[in-house]
Amino acid sequence: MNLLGRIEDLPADYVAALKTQNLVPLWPSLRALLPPDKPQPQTRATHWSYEALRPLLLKAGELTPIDKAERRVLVLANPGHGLEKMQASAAIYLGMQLLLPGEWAPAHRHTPNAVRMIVEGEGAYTTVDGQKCPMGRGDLILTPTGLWHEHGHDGERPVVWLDVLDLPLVHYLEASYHVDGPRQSVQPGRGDLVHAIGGVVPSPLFERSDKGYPMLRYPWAQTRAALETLATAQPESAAVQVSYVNPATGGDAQNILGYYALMLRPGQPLRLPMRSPASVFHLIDGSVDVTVEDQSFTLAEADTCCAPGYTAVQLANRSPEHPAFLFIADETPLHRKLGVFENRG
Ligand code: 1HN
Repeated sequence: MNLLGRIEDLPADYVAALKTQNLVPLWPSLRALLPPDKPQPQTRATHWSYEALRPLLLKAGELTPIDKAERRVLVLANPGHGLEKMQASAAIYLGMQLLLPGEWAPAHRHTPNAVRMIVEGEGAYTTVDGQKCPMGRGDLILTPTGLWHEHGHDGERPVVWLDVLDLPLVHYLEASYHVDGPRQSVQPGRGDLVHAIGGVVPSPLFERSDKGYPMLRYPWAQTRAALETLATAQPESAAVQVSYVNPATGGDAQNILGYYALMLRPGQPLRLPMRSPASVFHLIDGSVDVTVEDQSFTLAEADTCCAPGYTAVQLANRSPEHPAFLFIADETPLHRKLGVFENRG
């Protein structure tokens, strides 16, 4: 590889003259922009322990009332990007949100897409586009771009959930903004439970709904049952995994980020292929070792970690007796749409 000229190799008056015309020489930066063979990501493999963050999140509940926060969130920030950037990877934002009994997080809508993976507590709900979605542990609730959403809590104990947004990407595109709104009136159910039955979708008088997002809540009991059924039906298959999809189209549940649930059989090790998108792993149930190149983390329940793209990730269920269940978010839909998706096996 030939060495390219550096900025210091150029006469200072020439560099100054370029600057006055808003011009920059490419060659000193070319290798950084296009490194050889694979990207050099800022995203670092990072682990966030729920046991460590939970008391800090509950403390935020004492320190900051909900009307002073709107959304009471501790952001899971990747040090490789700089904590102030508040991003887990190039396109993924992660936060742990706390809602206390009786609190209400007011309605708004915004351009970034969000999902919530419920971590603990009961009695809270999110109203999305007029549909009241109860929040239970392991449930996935979508808040797609542009839809009104607000959170309420009729229960007795704190409720915590993991927010996953494509905010870093939408912000980078200078397309991120929000609009505040009045409390939504709750509409009668839109048939999420019907959509959770595979193979059939509602089509009254032979018409299919063209509603963009027919299913806003994916109850954990059903996702887990699907994984357990797969594991029994395909005892030889290496990976027991499902994708969260839009049941009307069969496509990804959202446009930019992909969502999956994975079951590891008791004691099972699993090597994931080396793919271009960055990924996030959140442990719903069990105990799992995650190895990302030369780093290893042990995920306890409700722990979260991330891995940059172009790395092979190894998972291993630590329990010889019980299955483990992971929620995964990644940047696959985005990479595929942009034509930069790669799977190097
Ligand atoms: C947001 O709207 C929520 O609605 C949570 O709960 C986290 C982070 C950045 C921007 C918007 C919510 C968010 C957010």
